[in-house]
Formats: sequence, structure tokens, C-alpha cells
Amino acid sequence: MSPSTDTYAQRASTHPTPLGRKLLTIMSRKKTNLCVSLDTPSPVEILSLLADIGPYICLAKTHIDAIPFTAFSSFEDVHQFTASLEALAKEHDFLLFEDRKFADIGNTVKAQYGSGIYKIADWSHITNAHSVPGDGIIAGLREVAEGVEGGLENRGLLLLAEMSSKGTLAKGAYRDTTVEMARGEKAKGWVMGFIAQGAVETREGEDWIVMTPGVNLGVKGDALGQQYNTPEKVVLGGSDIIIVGRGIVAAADPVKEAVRYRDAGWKAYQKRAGR
Ligand code: S5P
Repeated sequence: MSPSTDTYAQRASTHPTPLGRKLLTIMSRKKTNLCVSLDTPSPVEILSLLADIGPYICLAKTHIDAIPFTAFSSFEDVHQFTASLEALAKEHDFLLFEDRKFADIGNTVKAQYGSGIYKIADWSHITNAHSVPGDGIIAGLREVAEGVEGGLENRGLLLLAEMSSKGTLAKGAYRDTTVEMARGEKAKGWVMGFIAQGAVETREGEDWIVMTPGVNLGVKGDALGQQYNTPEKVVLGGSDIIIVGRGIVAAADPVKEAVRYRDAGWKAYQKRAGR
């Protein structure tokens, strides 16, 4: 499995999914392959971080269900928050990625994605799913995405092929079967790529966008099994987008760190593409 040496610009014109083309275009225009993971409990802090970091990222990843409900005073506040995320994404030219990691049968994930308190399908361009239930999960989520404004022009799905954490079952043969699942009829124009640690098997006519979490320039891991690599290592190994959480969000100067990760990720990409 060798990493693609094509540029993001080349891939932006040929990517098989509309949202993949949109994302690669943003990456190429803004010269960034950085996704910030906004893992902090305060919605006010998330919005203020995004206002500052927005110019340096292609994607903002959230865990909206990790924000304590006491941070909101009503359901209206939740919707106000997601509307603010959308406004910032428009202003600074990045996409939104709710890291929901769906993992149930198609019928259940349909309800989880389209309704519930957070109505993820209404505002998040990208979401992700585990392959463990089988491909009904891809079809169920797709039905919801097709029903929102813009449909699949504006929505995309990633499958979790590999995880960064110690002891994960998502690796090796599991990763390869997950990639096979993304070749199914219901995945066409919808599954844009994977969460993985490096390149995945890519056949003629395919172009998977690989996003990689577990990236940090300062530490090797945390006390709960997270394992880190550097931007250079993952990008040279075939990752297209580096996902950085605490390395930026928990830093004393998040903007300075965002610039540092953006530069490291871009430099590694240029090296890989031979530019
Ligand atoms: O395998 C994975 C998949 C994901 S999406 N490992 C991960 O760490 N993640 C997510 O990436 C995780 O849920 C968290 O939001 C982020 C990593 O955060 P960090 O603070 O460790 O950089």
C-alpha cells in the first residue's frame, strides 16, 4: 500500500465524491492538511478557538455529545451553537466533521444521525462510522444525508478502518475488510475515505481520503491508551489529513501550535508529493 504522490489539487478535480472534491479544493487553496479536534467542554471556548484557528485548518472536528448539557440553557442554544459553527466554517473556508463514530444497525443510525438533540446531519459536512455492524450502516446513514439540503453534494462519510489506541481491533484484516465495504454500491459518491493510520489499498479509479488522529509533536501517548505519531511520519505513510486535538487545544498558545502543526503537515505533504 503505497501513499499517493498526486497533489491535493490534482485529486480535487478527479475525486469520486463531491464532498471529497470540495475538501481537497479547500486544502489546496488554503495550503493546509490540518484538522483540529475541538475536544474542550465549553461551547464558548470552541467558537473562540475556531475564530482564531479557522484560517489554518481545512476541517474542524467536534464531539458535540461531550459538551455538558449544562453549558446550554435550552435546546435553542444547541442549535444556536451549531449555527455558529456553520457560520465560522463559511467565513474561514473549512468543513465540519462531527466525530460521532456510529456503530449500530442501519435503522438505528438513521435516527441517531438525522434526529435526536443534535441533528448532526443538519450541520456537519462529514461524519464517521464503524464498519463492525456491516454495510447496512452505510446505507442507513446515506438515506439521511440524501434528504438534507444539497444531499451528497454537501455530506460525506468516513469509515473507521484503523484506530490509534493501544490494543485496538481495528487494524490489519479488519482494516482491509472495511476498505472492501467502502466499494459497495451504497457507498458510491458517499464514502469519501477512512480514519486510518496510513495508506489503505487503492485500486484503479479509487481515491480514498485518509485522515489520521493520534498526532502530537510533544508527547508519545496518554494514560488511557492513546498513541501518537508526528505529522511527518503519518503523512509520509499515506495520511492526507492530520487530526490534532490536545496538541493544539490544550496548549498555552493554541494559535501558535495550530500554525506549527499546519506547517509540519504541509511540509510533509510537499515532500511526499515531491514538490
Ligand atoms: O483512532 C482514533 C480515531 C479518532 S476519530 N483515535 C482518536 O484519537 N480519534 C479522535 O481523535 C479522538 O476521539 C479525539 O477526538 C481525537 C484525538 O485527540 P488528541 O487529543 O489525542 O489529539
